[in-house]
Amino acid sequence: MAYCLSFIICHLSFSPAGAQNPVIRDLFSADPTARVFNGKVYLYPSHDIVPPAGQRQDWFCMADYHVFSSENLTDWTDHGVIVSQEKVPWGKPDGYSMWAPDCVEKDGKYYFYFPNGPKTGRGFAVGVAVSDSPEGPFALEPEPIKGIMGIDPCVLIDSLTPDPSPEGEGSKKTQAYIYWSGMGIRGARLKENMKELDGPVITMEGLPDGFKEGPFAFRRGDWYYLTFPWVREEGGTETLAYAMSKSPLGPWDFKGIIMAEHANRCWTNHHSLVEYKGQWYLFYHTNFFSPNDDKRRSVCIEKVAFNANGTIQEVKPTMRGVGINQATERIEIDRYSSAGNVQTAYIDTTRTPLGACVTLSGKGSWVKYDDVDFSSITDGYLVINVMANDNTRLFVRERSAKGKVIAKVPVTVKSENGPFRRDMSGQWLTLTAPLEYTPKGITDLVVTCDGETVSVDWLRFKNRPKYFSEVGKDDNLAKPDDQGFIRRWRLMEPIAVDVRSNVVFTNSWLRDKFAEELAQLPKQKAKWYTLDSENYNVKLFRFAEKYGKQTYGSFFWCETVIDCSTDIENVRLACGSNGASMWWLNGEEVLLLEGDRRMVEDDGMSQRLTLRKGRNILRAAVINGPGLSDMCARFLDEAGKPVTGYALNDK
Ligand code: FUB
Repeated sequence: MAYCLSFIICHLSFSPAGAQNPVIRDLFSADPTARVFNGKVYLYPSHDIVPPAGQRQDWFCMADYHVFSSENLTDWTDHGVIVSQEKVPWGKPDGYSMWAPDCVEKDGKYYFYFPNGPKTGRGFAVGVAVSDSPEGPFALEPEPIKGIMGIDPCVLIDSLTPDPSPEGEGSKKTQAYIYWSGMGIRGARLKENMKELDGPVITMEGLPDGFKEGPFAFRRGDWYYLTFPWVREEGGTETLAYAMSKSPLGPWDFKGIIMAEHANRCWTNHHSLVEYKGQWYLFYHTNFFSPNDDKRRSVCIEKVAFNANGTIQEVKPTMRGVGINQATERIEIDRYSSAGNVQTAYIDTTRTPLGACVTLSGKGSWVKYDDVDFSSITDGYLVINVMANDNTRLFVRERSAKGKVIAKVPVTVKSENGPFRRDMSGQWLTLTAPLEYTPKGITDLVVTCDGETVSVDWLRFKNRPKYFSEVGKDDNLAKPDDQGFIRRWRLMEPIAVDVRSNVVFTNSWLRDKFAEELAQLPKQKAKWYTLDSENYNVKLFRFAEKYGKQTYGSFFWCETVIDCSTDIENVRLACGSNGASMWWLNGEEVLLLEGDRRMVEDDGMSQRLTLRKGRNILRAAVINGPGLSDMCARFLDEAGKPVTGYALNDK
């Protein structure tokens, strides 16, 4: 078990988001039968375990059954063990053969059917356990069902038409049938007590040659479906296949494949189909958590669709699965629902817990990630982790590769920015982009690319933090706050700078850089925003994030207009910045904070200054390389008290 748990935990690090395959992660689970009871999906799988000493190590090994339930197909509750081998009155207490089960409800009772090795003799019998609840406790019948020798029971309860049967079945509203595998697929009627066969055992006819097991029968409209794992060619592994009939016990008309063989040659597959909240789902298993041992399996789910003539559309297994992701969760886009012209690969084969990424190979490539819930995104922006070798462009769209653009992401890995060359080729970059459009409710995301090859690790959406508000919302900020901090600023969109380390922030380097940026300022095309900071310190990196700009490696221009009704003499500018900064009052340099500073209030102090009657312009330039910038500023009088007697103008 130690092996099994550590294995699963190791793989969990691949799966931060809940809504993806496999869905059961705390233990191995196989042969899933899903049923809808009381508005929830109940899952009755087999429970694979690592064989204890003395048991065949390369074979199936199952000692009990758990039941799980979910209302959203994402969060599964394990209700614990419902039947275990040592409690089965007729079973071998150490047979480890509790293979694929089923559970159905009739007249308020839940009937759990399971195969098991009998105490005496060989092979398998099928037992029944009964409960008042889908979660148990289940009372075991003393004997298995007479007349069944085989595995993988499945029960179909058919609704009878209002005028039930010419043979005098009276007021019967339903008829139950049981199917199992053992020398072919067989079926029979069940008595009203659900514990005995009612009539002959019939071998299902019309099915193709080749190994078959795990029947799952259901009715949809007028059609009966018999679905089953099937080995279609010699030496092959199991597909999931199906046949249709107008009668519950056939003969059947074989239709084809629901799911092809597992690409990794996991030998078995086993499944069920269920309709929940208007959508049909296929439950099946893979050995994702145990790639070197195909007898330790895990349940997965995909959506399944029917054609107008009742046939079933083939389902491709995905890592995405079903269920809903919140837009604010990290969406591992390599776990797409469908894709075109992309590759997936580990980010680092030597550090597999980092997970995988998907590479879009330019124009025409796309990945689709189903069912992302945008309900909580009100004022959102996109955060996306990407890597490229050349500048390129990504689009996040709604529903299809031609769908409405939610966000446009220019991926700039190389730039010539003034004298600074920037080259981030082959490095992971976390980029942000404003939303052009915010989808409503639950939708599908499609990522496309119209430029050079680009890899995407994950994306998520965030609401813009309330670090800033529009000017005018708080009239109190038309003057300094009680502590004298200036919170109304005009901020220019940051300019990207190629500064890999802040050790360069020497006095002379900064003077040159600030002089150069000052000279460029009249020609700058970047946008200015006048904002009130929610905090005494102005979080410049949040400002950058808010407007979809790079949050680090940035140069910020900041200005504020100070209106004084009289001269205010002998004040000092007291300020701090993260990174380095230079400050000017009315065009005169008043302070330089050099070196790699942390933002601390009053970190630097100017000489005595005069705020003159009328308009004064306070300007700051803040630069930061790998760090995140912010700054604060206020004026202090000669006693060190905050100066508050002036107005801040937003014009
Ligand atoms: O899980 C044991 C057996 O493997 C099942 O009963 C078969 O259907 C196959 O999935």
